[in-house]
Amino acid sequence: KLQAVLFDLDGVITDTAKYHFTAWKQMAGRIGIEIDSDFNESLKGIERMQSLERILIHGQQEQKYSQAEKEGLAQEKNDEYVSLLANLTPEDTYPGIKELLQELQEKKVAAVIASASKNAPLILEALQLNTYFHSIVDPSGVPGKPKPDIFLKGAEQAGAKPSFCIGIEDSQAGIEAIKTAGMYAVGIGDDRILKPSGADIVYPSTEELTLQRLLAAAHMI
Ligand code: G16
Ligand code: MG
Repeated sequence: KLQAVLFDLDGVITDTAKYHFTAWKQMAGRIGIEIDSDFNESLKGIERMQSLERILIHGQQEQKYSQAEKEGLAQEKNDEYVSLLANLTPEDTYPGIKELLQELQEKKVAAVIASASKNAPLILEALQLNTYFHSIVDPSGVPGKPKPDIFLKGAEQAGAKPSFCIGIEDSQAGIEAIKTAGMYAVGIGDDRILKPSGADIVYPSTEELTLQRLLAAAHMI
């Protein structure tokens, strides 16, 4: 019954979430805004310019910059982020992910990347995982998470019906997006954070992700 598994990237496939945090923290610090890991939770899965807006509001500087200046700040963050990505190697793939992708490939279930990140192709290449994915959703011009569009587009690309899809996410916004898309939502991380956003099941780490377990949990056997 399962037709496609839609993977978030940052925080599910690999720990780029920590690089996003480092890069935002650095940029925000430079303009006098402090961000901690609690606040960072609210940035996960959120598109770049939208994340910047949230940071500026958090620092009560939402009126301070022109559109061009904001684009400059976002560029600065992305440059720092991309330079941190140079550290990525296949060993940085989260435990269990490659095995799950191999299982999906064997069973001919499409694996799709449903990430808000414009850097997704670069990251998959660094991890040498490209060949496992049916496709990558291009998030340009698509309403961001928590809107369901990125996940719906992913299902459509794979020719799958949302009710026969499983979405895997580490962010509150992403879990909301999966549920609104009408899919089964698997959270990775803290269930006290992800359950209230609507996660159907939460695993503390990707190690627990096996096809068998997912099928049983989603009643798709
Ligand atoms: C990711 C991150 C967000 C980031 C967004 C855009 O989403 O979780 O923190 O702001 O992508 O990334 P970029 O600036 O590289 O385009 P996801 O959906 O993979 O978790
Ligand atoms: Mg994520």
